[in-house]
Amino acid sequence: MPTITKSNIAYDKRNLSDKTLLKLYYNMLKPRLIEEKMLILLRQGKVSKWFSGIGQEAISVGVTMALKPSEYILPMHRNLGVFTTREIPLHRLFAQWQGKASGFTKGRDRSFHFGTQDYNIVGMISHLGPQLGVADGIALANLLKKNGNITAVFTGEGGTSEGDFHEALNVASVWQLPVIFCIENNGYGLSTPTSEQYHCKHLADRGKGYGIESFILDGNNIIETYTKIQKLAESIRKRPRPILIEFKTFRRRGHEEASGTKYVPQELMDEWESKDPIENFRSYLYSKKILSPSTDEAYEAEIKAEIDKALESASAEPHIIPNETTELNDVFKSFDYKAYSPSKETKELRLIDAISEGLKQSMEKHKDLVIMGQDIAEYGGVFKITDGFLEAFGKDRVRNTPICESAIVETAMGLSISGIKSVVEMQFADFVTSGFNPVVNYLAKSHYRWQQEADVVIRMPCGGGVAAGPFHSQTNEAWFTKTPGLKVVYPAFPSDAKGLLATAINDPNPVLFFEHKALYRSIRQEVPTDYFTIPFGEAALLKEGTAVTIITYGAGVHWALDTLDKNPDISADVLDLRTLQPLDKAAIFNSVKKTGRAIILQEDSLFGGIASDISAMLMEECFEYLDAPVKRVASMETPIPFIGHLEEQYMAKGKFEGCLRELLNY
Ligand SMILES: Cc1ncc(C[n+]2csc(CCOP(=O)(O)OP(=O)(O)O)c2C)c(N)n1
Ligand SMILES: [Mg+2]
Repeated sequence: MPTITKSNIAYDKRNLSDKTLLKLYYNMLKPRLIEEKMLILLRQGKVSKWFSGIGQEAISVGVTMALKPSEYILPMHRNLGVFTTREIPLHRLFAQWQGKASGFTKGRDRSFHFGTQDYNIVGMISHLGPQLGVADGIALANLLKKNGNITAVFTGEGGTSEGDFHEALNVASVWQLPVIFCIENNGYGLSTPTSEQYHCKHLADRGKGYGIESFILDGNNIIETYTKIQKLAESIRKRPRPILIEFKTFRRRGHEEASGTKYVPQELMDEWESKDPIENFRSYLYSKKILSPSTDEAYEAEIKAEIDKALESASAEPHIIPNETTELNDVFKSFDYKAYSPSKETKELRLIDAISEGLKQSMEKHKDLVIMGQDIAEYGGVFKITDGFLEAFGKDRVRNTPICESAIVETAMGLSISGIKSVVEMQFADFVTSGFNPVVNYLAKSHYRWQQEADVVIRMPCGGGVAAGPFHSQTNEAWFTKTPGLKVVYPAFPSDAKGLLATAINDPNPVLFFEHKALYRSIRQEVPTDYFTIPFGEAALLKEGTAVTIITYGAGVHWALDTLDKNPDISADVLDLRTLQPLDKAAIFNSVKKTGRAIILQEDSLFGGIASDISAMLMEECFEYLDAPVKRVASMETPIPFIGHLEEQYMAKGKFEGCLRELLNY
């Protein structure tokens, strides 16, 4: 550490007690000493990667000390001080960095990529920006629970260029969420200087554009940071609203230790070394006789002893022994499926009405279930599924959202972290691309990474046959069936849709719930009137035959049934998969073993779809039973076109009958 004899930072201790000042100092000293130790371990090859927060400790410590322990903090990769100030036992931190079992991710994720409900900390995913939207969700939960808590979230200045930043600030402002957005402007994002990152004077100025109060703070001044955040925290606990803070600071080491700092001018390094937050505060405390050299030495000795002991215990811990079952079991949170039987009383409903009724009954059953989506409140959603919900459940639970798919999926994640279930309506399944990152990286991976469930259902109005062109017609389930950690449901009938939606909402894991638009108003069925559930992973055998097994889902089910109606001579098993993840492999194999022929029909284009995987499974599991090669029928390898006759040509529907005949004649 540099030795600074006269403080270069102007401190104003106001009415802070000596005890508080010493605590601020101690809490900054701890992450610094840990880091100094890490740098040694790194040189010895005992740590693989290290993101240094040296010189930025005042921000982590000041913010954390200003919040109550019950208030969530969402730190980034340079915020060791958040973790240590929340007093996470050091041996657990070291174990985390060494990938040991007493860390927080069972060796599944590195460095600061973890959260812990025990300390109300939600760590980052590598993608940086999503943290900000997750903070929105936690803040929304606080608002809905009226618990008076606020939340704080960090980002670097580089992260502010991501769409997530803009979406999260906008949503927080529109909903007046009690969250403090903390930008640590440390001059660089990896090697990119601020001049190549943004083109405005201060990032704090962006607050104005979102209708958010913002402040610029000296991020190296611990007293300024702590007192200002404390004051703002008090204020927004009483009058909830978002606040944007730009901390001016500097990254004194490389992006990560191996990458060096050749691109950073020496003058800048020198200037910021002279503004070291700990050295300056120390010399201030010395000058005011608040801290004596002997107490200072005692602090250092105490922390170093704590580090050494923790390091010893983490290093002595054996490495995790890989076990496939353990890994697979942790992808999803275990779900104790509870069967609610369908009532005898039924009513004829269209698919759309059944989904609406099912959603409504789940809103009644789960009193804090929140639904979010564009135009879903007063307008009732573009398909009118949530018509009347606002009147029944109120604006808190039926939430119109800005056009911010990423931030809303992230908000749903934040709600789940706070124990609140949510359903997000994508206006069209196609638009999930704008929220793709949080779906496949945040929702899908959280339970595996740190045992945090993502209790979120995303409703996906999908599918073609409606002359709506490439961006309102896709059936994009394969983007998700490929991602471990997501459940994928795709009903073809009103009754299934109602029962499966109830299960999707009860299931604490993330579920993509596909609703085919062309079936919404064309398919009717008698549907049990009361609340009921249908288990995941059970295909429906709709027709029984001997010559062939037709495996399909969604609109494909109706195409297959229509084809068989027209061809009564064909004796086929028809399997409606109903859920694609989990997949009812047993039903598929049993049927194909019986018939000896399999045809798989999907609406999506062929390559990489679910049909290909089922085909591969059949080759592996049922080869000896097959009398013909497995046949896949899918739509053309083009985007889905708009005009009717082009769309018809594109669709698998038109090809199915011919392919089925061909297979039977093989
Ligand atoms: C979406 C995404 N793009 C790129 C990266 C690679 N990356 C990791 S950290 C980083 C720089 C971040 O800069 P900043 O937000 O200023 O934080 P700092 O490291 O300076 O604290 C980059 C480019 C990433 N992790 N995620
Ligand atoms: Mg930066």
